[in-house]
Amino acid sequence: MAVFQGLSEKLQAITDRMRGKSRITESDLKEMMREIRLALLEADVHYQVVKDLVNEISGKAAGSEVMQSITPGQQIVKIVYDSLAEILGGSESKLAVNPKGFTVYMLYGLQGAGKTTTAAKLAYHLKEQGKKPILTSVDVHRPAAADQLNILAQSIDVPCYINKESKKAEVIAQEAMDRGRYLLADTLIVDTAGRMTIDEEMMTELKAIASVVKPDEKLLIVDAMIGQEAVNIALEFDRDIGLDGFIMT
Ligand SMILES: Nc1nc2c(ncn2[C@@H]2O[C@H](COP(=O)(O)OP(=O)(O)O)[C@@H](O)[C@H]2O)c(=O)[nH]1
Ligand SMILES: [Mg+2]
Repeated sequence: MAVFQGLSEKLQAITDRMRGKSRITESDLKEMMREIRLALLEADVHYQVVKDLVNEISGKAAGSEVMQSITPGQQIVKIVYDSLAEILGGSESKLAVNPKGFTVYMLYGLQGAGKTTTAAKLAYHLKEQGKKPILTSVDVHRPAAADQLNILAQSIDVPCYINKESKKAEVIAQEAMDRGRYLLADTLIVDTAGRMTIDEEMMTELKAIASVVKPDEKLLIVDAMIGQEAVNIALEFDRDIGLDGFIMT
């Protein structure tokens, strides 16, 4: 996360200028890439990593779909952050697997970030790889949240444990662990409750859940549209409960 901290303000300034643009010229793009390159180097990112990253971003950004779209600025901002996330190890393919045979992924983030959708996508992805995932929603604040996950789970034919009677997220989490083991699942994906903003109550709840499920990966889900604010959110979560990676939606 140290890398992110150093980059934070500079990337904000660079991407803010691009975000609102309705037309981006080749020289805009060049200038932005130069600034990103400098910002990364100043943040002590390895030269080769910077080179790869800048090449990747330039390649994607210069694509005609991006340049001719209605919101080229926004799309370029997303490309920048997606590429950063990939380089810094946030991609699904690199998720840790527990050698004991039962892996737990815990998803958290703000409300509307895409946690529930991502939980289902991840389950689908694992199932396609021949794994046996099980989903659970430990959102005790919004009963509809559990239903939403349950419906998605049914559509991809993956088991889902919900308990709308319990008001304790960590109790449901334990029950889901038990159910997963009983069903001989190999991966439990825990969808947690979000909030509009980060607060104490959410952090306390997430810590309680984490202490029960002992996640192999704690994944922050962020909406790419919030741009640089994602970094601040990541830093807060990292400080309070730890962070192994993040997924942008
Ligand atoms: N365009 C887009 N929309 C998404 C993506 N992931 C989730 N959404 C939408 O964002 C909204 C909130 O997603 P949800 O998974 O319920 O967020 P949660 O509150 O964090 O669980 C829903 O309308 C989703 O369909 C994504 O990757 N791309
Ligand atoms: Mg949700």
